[in-house]
Amino acid sequence: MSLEEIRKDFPILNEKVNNKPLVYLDNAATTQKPIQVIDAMMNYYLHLNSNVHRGVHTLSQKATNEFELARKTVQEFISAKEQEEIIFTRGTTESINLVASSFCEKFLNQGDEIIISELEHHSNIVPWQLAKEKHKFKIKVLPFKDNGELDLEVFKTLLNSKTKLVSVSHVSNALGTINPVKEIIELAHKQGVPVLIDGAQGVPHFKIDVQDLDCDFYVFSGHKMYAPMGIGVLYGKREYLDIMPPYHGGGEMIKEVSFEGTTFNDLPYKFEAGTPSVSDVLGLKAAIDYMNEIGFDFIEKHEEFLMEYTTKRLLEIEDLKIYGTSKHKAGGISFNLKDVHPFDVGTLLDQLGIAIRTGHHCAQTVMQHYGIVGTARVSFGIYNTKEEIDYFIESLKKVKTMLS
Ligand code: C6P
Repeated sequence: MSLEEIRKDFPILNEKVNNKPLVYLDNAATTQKPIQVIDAMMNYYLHLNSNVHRGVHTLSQKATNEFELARKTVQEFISAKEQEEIIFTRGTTESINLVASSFCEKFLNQGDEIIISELEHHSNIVPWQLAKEKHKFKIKVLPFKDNGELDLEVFKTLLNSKTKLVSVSHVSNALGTINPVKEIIELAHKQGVPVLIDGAQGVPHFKIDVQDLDCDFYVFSGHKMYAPMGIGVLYGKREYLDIMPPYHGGGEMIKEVSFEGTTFNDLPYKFEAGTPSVSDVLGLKAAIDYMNEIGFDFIEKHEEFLMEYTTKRLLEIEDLKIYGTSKHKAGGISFNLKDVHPFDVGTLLDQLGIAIRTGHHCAQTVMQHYGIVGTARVSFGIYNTKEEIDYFIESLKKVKTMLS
């Protein structure tokens, strides 16, 4: 598929914003949706709408089959061993909360420790802090170096017999750093410690193989990979999911209920209480089919080009600082113009039709590291073009002149 063909699949790219063609560079916040995803969701409501796993009638059975086919598609997409290891959630945030609640209930006690990193999204900090209040464990923080890379030597010193879990992002949403998750997992496993990877910014950009990574949990959101909002995935190894207690109680997650007690359903349903968002699950399947059709060879190569080209062009601009200068980056670039508030940059670029994100990106500990209030961030999707980057750079130069 050519870039031109890909762009035609995204109707929103024809929109005008402030009378200018939309240049959408806020993909780390959420990506746009191709017509194939929109159609899949509409098709469900037009032709299949019914509850899943509950009815003997034809529509319910058809919807259930499509729903479970979507689970299989996710399993294959991330190369999980079993379909039952794929739990549908509302997104990365809910997936991490599920593990923080359920894993900690089972495994964490007073005096235990978990390790997270300094460059996590709030979704990979706050759920652990909430669980810590209840179970009285300690949170150890793996710092990053000024170039945005995690320090593995420090990591080795943090791991000890009290460590019960490591939870780190695959790719930093604020700096774009690709973390050395394979090494982190290997080091943790040597001490018998399981690892959760927050893949919110990994899955959209490169092929994930959870068995090859050997991570114990991998979580991501559909909406950052061309699927709808409100759907996400928790992958977990069966050995953990089987013995972790349920997160939410309700329908679907039970085998038998009486007032004397309740027995819980098998995986994955034990963690899927209540009626799921079926249309979103089918949208996620359509998004995966779409990414598979384009292929990760194209996605990785194209996005690498966008990263390199944009970095090179940004560095043409005087008094511009890029935050996160690791060699291994993906997804997006954070920067600031000297003495200019990122909010002003974002607002003026918006006047020119360009959507970027400004602020702390829900990663305040990253901003604290650099002593800044926030950054401007451009982030890429499969439909972005070199011409859009050129327009963005020329516009940024204009904005700089206006503000200085
Ligand atoms: N980052 C961004 O603009 P949810 O909201 O549950 O889909 O994803 C949360 C999340 C967790 N981890 C990482 C690494 C993320 O980047 C995000 C979402 C968006 O950077 C919105 S704050």
